[in-house]
Amino acid sequence: MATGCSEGDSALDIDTDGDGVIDLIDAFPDDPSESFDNDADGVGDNADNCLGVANADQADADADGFGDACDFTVISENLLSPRGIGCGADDSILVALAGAGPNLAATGEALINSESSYVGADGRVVQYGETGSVISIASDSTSTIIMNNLPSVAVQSEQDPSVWTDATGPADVVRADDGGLIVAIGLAGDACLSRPDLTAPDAVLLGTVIDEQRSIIADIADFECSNNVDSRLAPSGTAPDHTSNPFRLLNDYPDTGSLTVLDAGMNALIEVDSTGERSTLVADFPDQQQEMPDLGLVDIIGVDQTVIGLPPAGAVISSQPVPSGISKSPVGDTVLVSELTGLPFAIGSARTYDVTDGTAVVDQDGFTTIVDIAHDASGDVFVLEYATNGLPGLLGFGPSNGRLSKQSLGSEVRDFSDKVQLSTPTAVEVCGSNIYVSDQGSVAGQGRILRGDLNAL
Ligand SMILES: [Ca+2]
Ligand SMILES: [Ca+2]
Ligand SMILES: [Ca+2]
Ligand SMILES: [Ca+2]
Repeated sequence: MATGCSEGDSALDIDTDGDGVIDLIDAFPDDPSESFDNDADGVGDNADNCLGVANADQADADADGFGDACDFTVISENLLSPRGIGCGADDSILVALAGAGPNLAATGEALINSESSYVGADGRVVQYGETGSVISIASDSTSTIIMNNLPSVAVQSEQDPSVWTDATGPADVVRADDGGLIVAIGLAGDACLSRPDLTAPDAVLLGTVIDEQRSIIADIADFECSNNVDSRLAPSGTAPDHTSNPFRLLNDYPDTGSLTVLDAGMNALIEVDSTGERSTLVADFPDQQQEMPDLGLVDIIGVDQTVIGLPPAGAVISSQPVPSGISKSPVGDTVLVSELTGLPFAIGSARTYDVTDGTAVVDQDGFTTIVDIAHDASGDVFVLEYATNGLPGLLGFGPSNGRLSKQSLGSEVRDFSDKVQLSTPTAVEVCGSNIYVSDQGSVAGQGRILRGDLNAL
């Protein structure tokens, strides 16, 4: 060969580690396993547990392969039945905790008695107490109790009498225009009958919306008892169904600026004016005809599903909408409502509705047991499903896996199931650039709040 540069001497050809990426553009010229570092944090793309976020420490508290910087993190746990989340001041959040039902005696025993229990909407006996609360969680994850000793009813576990499940109590919290709090208190049962059966003075707060001083802003259950807002009949087919369960709040409704209350029991969206006067905004969320599935309980508990009070497989049932979540888009002020659906909670039957114009128009469908929705700053909507396998998960005869997904322009753009495992989640909210989820809300004491950074997830 003549003298001069051989091919291997050109800078464009030098690949010291032989990984096929020339040294000129190889961020790791001596490391054959790495070539690029998208976020310039010193960790190569192949090993980096957050590809788009500089996180040199690679911390991964839950060891799921996604670094803390781009993952959901638990900011509070062991909570008593977390429900709705509101955005607070200074990057804090507010969380309504439905409690654990009965008060506890000094000995730690639950105070159970017939004067403070009643039959709930689903026929189960619920025990009353004042174990509900509202807490604030600061950006550094420290928690503060804002309101305490609020009404709570819950169901005692048959398997373990020390466990209380499916609490109804503080259901949602939002900030008022003056910075104070507005809290919705649920009601598990008949709006006309349940509360007078209870002797505790604060029992009258069940089924109402209250302020931070516990003054009733609007008695939603009373409104239902007087009006049977959705005109539905009780299962007997003759008497009006007076079920009420105030479940979500939306302050600052478009155009009117008023407070609205989504009631999962009366299947309606109620407007509350500044004097506390109530009127119906939307009451025509439709029923769906759904076929009862065969739950295969003979193989699981040894008896057919009809033995535990469920309809037989194949029965066609009118499933109520059970509106569960409401969110106003910051883009165009569109208001969406989600539905949980009712028995038999058919897979794929839950929908979101656009209620901006005062009627419920289906926006998206194909979901299962949606429990809440939330918009981000760009108007994309997050949908939170309670149990993606429907009735078996709801009844505890199968995994109760929840699911968080992001929807945009009618199609799914992100399913977060790879990053977060949810079980009976109860709420989702976006505050600033963070998304928050109430999770494990079914069993009192197991609840937790998750936070994710929307710019990094
Ligand atoms: Ca390399
Ligand atoms: Ca990197
Ligand atoms: Ca990184
Ligand atoms: Ca992780």
